[in-house]
This record gives sequence, structure tokens and C-alpha cells, in this order.
Amino acid sequence: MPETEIKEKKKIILSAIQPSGTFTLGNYLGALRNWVRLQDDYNCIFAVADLHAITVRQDPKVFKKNILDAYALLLACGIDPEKSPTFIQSHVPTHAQLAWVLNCYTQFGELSRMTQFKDKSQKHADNVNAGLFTYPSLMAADILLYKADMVPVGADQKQHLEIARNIAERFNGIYGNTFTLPEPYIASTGARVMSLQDPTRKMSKSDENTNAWVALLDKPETIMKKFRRAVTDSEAVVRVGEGKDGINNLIGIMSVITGKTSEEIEKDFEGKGYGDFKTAVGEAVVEELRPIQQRFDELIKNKDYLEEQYKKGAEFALRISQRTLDKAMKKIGFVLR
Ligand code: ATP
Ligand code: LTN
Repeated sequence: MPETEIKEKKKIILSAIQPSGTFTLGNYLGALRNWVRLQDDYNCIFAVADLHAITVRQDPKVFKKNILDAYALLLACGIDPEKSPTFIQSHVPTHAQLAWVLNCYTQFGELSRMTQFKDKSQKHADNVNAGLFTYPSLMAADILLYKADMVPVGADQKQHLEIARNIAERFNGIYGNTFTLPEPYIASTGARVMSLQDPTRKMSKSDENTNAWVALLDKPETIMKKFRRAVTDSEAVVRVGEGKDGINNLIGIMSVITGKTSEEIEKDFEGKGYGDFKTAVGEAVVEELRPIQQRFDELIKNKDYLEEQYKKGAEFALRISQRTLDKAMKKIGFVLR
């Protein structure tokens, strides 16, 4: 066959995000911005991981709003659902089905080592439920159902991807080739945006201290206020350095948004104080988020359009994922209907 006729099949990318609150700058810089860029070069599939979100108690009314807001925000950030099927996890029953199956091929010991489990069980000590513990097997199901080659996530999710690979390898080892082994895709910039109040911890949308994170839908004044209050150090020199977690984080954010290197930013702010620098970072973030907020305001008014898109997404997702689920269940010896 002449070389021109050999069409390389595009790799499959899958990722998901929990509607556990309003999306933060960490979610955007660490994950969503990359999703948008990957759409042209890969076959992308995206999901709102609502089943994962109930591992932590959710208020029913707020949860419902968060799910639809999350869907609209994905589109507002630039996900094109016509190009990249985008669905809501609970609309596609195969996820919960395969998760159960995979639970039986996942060891207690390996789940116990997950940092997120340890963190969240400390944070929610009154509700260390079994779902929080088996969260990674549901995530493995999300990924393996679509034979994803790559999974774009922030650095905090690397461990969950490793476990998904281990589960897939174990299953394939017993039953022969069934699942594709997924690779993490962690962009080097923005992979870990830290809390503005405790820069040794990641910025997390479920942090109760609202000053710790910037939401994509925060008003410009709020964003500016949060940056002005960001915890820094007493050296008062804008440079990357040890023990300067707060400033390192702000330089990191500025660098991802402007495309400048840390050195260039240090130079720009030579002789200037933290006040000026915090204002500049805040302004850069406001400008980056402005078009997203405008698109979101339009989309969220158009419930019919959103419904049409998430229904189409779910139909596509069910069709693809059912095949993988059937294949896995057949191999185990289930009698298929
Ligand atoms: P929660 O606080 O409920 O655990 P979260 O804010 O950590 O939520 P997730 O839904 O768990 O967000 O993650 C969505 C995506 O955003 C993942 O790919 C994750 O790696 C990425 N992400 C989350 N927080 C950050 C962060 N601080 N920096 C970079 N990427 C992040
Ligand atoms: N746990 C993920 C959200 C998530 C996910 C997935 C990410 C659920 N299912 C499948 C990638 C692939 C997180 O980002 N916190």
C-alpha cells in the first residue's frame, strides 16, 4: 500500500472531572486547558464524573446545579461536543457495571496506598465510605471502557492511572488481551496549582476556605481580592526559591497563562514588591477567564441545547462502552443476554 494511503488511526483520549463544586483555576490550568488543545489531534471523549462526586456527601439541590454547570463549563472552556463526545457519567450504566467487576480484580492493599483516599478520609473522618475507598476502580472502568490510550490529568491523578493500568494488566494476564493499557498525559506546565492560602497543598475545589481557590466563575473583583490575600513569604523578592511556595505558585500560574518562563517573569518584576506582582497575576487570570465566563452565561441559559448534547454524548458512550463490558464479562464466564 502506498504510504499516503496508510492512515494512522488517531489515538483515543478520555478524561473526566467531578462536579464536586465549581471548577477552579487548578482544574483549568492542570486539566481543562489541555483537553481543549488535544481535540484536534486525538479522538477525545470527556465526562462529568458525577458518580465519583458522591464519595463525599453532596447537597441534592447544589449537586444538581453543579452537574449542569460543570457540563456547560466544559463547553465554555472550548470542548466541542460535536467533535469530542461529552457525557454525564451516571447516564451511562456500563461505568457502574464494569466498576463492580473491576472491584473484584483490585486488591485491598493497593487501594489502601492511594494518597487521595488517605487525604479525603482524613478530611471527611465522619464518612469514610466504601465508595471513597473503591473510587479508583470506578475511574479505571471509565478509562478502560473506551480503550483510552491516553488520559490527560493533573499530577495528583497519576497514582489513580497507575492503578488503572495495574488492574488492566492483571485482567489481561488472566483472560488474555481485553483492555488497552492507558498512559497518563500530564502537561509539564500547570500540572499542580497550589492553594492560595496553604501553598504546600493543591488548590482543590472542595476546600472549605473559599480564599484558597479561584473559581472559573468568580467575579473579577473576587479574583483580585483572592490574589491580593494570597499567602507568600517575608523576603519580598519575586523569584523562584526554596521555602517560597506561595510565590513559586504565583509565578507558575503567571507562566502558564502568559507563556513566559519563570526567569522572564522574575525580570519583569525586578525591584517590584509582592503587591504589584499579586495584582498583575490577578489581572492576567481575570483576562484569561473573561471569555469563558461570557460563553458560560450564554450556554447555561440554553438548557435545551445542553440536554441535546449530553443525550447525544451518552448514546455514543453507551454504544462504545457496552462492547468492552460485554467482552470482559464474556471472558469471565458470564452468560450474556
Ligand atoms: P476535589 O477537591 O473534589 O477532589 P479537585 O479540584 O481535586 O476536586 P478533580 O475533579 O478531582 O478536582 O480533578 C479534575 C482535574 O483537575 C484532574 O485532572 C486533576 O488532576 C486536575 N486538578 C485538580 N486540582 C488541580 C490542581 N490544583 N492543579 C492542577 N490540576 C488539578
Ligand atoms: N478522579 C478524577 C476524575 C475522573 C477521571 C476519570 C479522570 C473520574 N474518572 C477518568 C480521568 C479519567 C480526577 O480528576 N479527580
